[in-house]
Amino acid sequence: MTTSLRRAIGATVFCLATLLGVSPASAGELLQVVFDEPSDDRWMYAFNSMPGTRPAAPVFTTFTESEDSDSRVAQFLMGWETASRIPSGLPPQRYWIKSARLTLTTLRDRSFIYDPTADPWETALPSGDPRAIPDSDAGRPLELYGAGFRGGFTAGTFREDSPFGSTTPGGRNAFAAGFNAAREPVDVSNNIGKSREPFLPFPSRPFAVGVITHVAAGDAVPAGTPVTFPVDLGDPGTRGYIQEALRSGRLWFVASWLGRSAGQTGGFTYPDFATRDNLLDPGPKLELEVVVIGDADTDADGLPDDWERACLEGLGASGEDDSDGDGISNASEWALGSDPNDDASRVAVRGLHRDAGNRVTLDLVDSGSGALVVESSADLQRWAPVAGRLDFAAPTSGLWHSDEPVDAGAAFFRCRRADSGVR
Ligand SMILES: [Ca+2]
Ligand SMILES: [Ca+2]
Ligand SMILES: [Ca+2]
Ligand SMILES: [Ca+2]
Repeated sequence: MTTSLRRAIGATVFCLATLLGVSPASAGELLQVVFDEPSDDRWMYAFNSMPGTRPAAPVFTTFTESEDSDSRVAQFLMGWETASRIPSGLPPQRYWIKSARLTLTTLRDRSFIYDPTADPWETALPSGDPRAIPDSDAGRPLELYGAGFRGGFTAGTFREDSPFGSTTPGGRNAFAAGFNAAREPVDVSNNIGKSREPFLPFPSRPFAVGVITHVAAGDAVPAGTPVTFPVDLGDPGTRGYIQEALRSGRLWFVASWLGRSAGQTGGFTYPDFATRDNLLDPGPKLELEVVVIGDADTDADGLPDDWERACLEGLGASGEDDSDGDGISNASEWALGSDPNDDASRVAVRGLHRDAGNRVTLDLVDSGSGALVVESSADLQRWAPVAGRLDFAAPTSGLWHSDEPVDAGAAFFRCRRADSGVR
């Protein structure tokens, strides 16, 4: 990126902040933003007759092969217009997110069991599946995901009273979204519950699992209980999702629960949360701590001063320094979106395998968010991008495979971040 473009982005921060009534001085400071209610919330259930105004949002799953329902049939969709509080429009990496936390409040008394930990996905497979394993702890955790949209809608255009979409599996216009091993967003509404194409089961990693204080694991949850979801920012997919949402000015989450509804006969056996339309109990509350990284670099070390202050406690370190001793310079940590003060957070190639057909596999650690571009070179001078795909079963480590054989003379490989706003 050229210096003049850097200046232009810096100016953009200033203008946006002024337009939105936020003090320009807030760029670089820790913004502690509390949204007491969402801009939109909606019980995403096909037969909800009061879309956007219903005071309660139950969450449950139906385990059926039928063609008339998603497995995660009842979801709670929540959206926040963030641009009035956090300047929008910046490259995603300019949002240094310190914490993100959602709190929901239960409505029904003792209608579900508290399970504070994620259950392995194989525990939700039918017992006839050879991969099925027993659930080792009582109940199902409350799960938080991002949201995806279809049917002509986007995160920017969907509203709480927009059409539901089709009731067939994979047909709802707003759905719980996680990430696959290629770090692509995917609909997780049917990741469990069916056993045929195109809805074969697959693992899904929630953005957060609900935490309840004053209720023991395995106990029934009373009415009026706050459930807190601390978003896992160590997962680059999740962090990148929030960064992109702040850029666009609209952040969406979906609460889901992999437990059965008891239907018409068994009473209420699922969680039920207050929406913002509930007059008695608090609706969804979102708390974000974000530093918006401006462009100023007064000590001319290539590192934005805001980022240095946010992560490195001042301007003392340089771009060449490796402040956390993880082998990655501060300049590279900034360029690749990892934490320069955490030696577990880095982007690195741990190994390289080249087969007889010149296909290349890289063993990668990638704690940064955003798409990774792999380039090859024969002379360390000219670099060419190589098409490939990620296979990341774990959040921050996995393999990258080239799609095509690489040039036989290419001996060097490097990674950079696409569209991060830095180079
Ligand atoms: Ca469990
Ligand atoms: Ca600096
Ligand atoms: Ca480092
Ligand atoms: Ca680091």
